[in-house]
Amino acid sequence: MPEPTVVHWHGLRIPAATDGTEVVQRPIQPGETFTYTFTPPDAGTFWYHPHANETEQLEKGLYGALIVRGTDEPILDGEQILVLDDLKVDPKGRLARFGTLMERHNGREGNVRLVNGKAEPELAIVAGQIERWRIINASSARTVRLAIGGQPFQILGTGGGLLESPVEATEILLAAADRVDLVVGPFAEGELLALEALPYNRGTGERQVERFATLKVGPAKPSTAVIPQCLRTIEPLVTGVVTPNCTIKLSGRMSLRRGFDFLINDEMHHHAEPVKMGELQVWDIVNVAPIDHPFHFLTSTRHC
Ligand SMILES: [Cu+2]
Repeated sequence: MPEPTVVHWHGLRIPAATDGTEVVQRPIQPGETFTYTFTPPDAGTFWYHPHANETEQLEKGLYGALIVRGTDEPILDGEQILVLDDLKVDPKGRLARFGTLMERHNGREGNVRLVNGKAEPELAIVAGQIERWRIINASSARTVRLAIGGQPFQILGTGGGLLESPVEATEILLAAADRVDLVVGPFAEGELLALEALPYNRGTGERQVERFATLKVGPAKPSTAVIPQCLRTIEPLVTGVVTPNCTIKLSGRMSLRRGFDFLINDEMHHHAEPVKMGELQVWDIVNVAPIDHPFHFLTSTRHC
């Protein structure tokens, strides 16, 4: 690459030095190499993406899924890994110019929707079978309110791995970088379903129904899927009455230089006091900005 980069391992609980952000690592310069070494401690659906000039590097394809399998996973008939993305192309079909003011405000949303790098592909599933779909929203900014032809599915896991038990739904909201594991099927032979984003307004205007892919249901085969009602036990951090002891306010203000600034507790790039080991904070998160504000924790551990 002709420019520096760092690679962030989204969602993995790994040592800070290998977490791949500018905060913990000097950017890797053109021609340089850097070896990330870590052992992922949790099973789940993760992904990696650059954390330097990320909108452009991401849109040019520097990302991928990272699947960590546990020892005791539910057994389904098949698995598909679907990475959703949206490209912004100009009328000539080239990547549109990067870094417009609108993009810097609201994030870059594209006009071509991709699944695993292909525009609106045809996916296949065997009739009667039940699959695990690991879905990653690799869009820079788009929130995807995902539906599979209005058919019910089960949510098996999210960014934090398996849920305690599957949850039935007909749609799921995936903010940029979100992941979800679904139980999909069984469908009848010959069915044609749209994997699509339903209308959603994240504060930048309403988006209409948009297709990501078509799902074609092929000839039937019997299912041997086993989905236990208890997938795992998640110990609560607190029991009894929970009182927040920290407020995180997400807001924004107009700015002459940048158009709009996003703030945390009334500051740009807010630095909170470090959380001590063993300390329990219960956060009350309030978003008073006129736009959705997805975020995630860089939960890397510092080795001393
Ligand atoms: Cu990330």
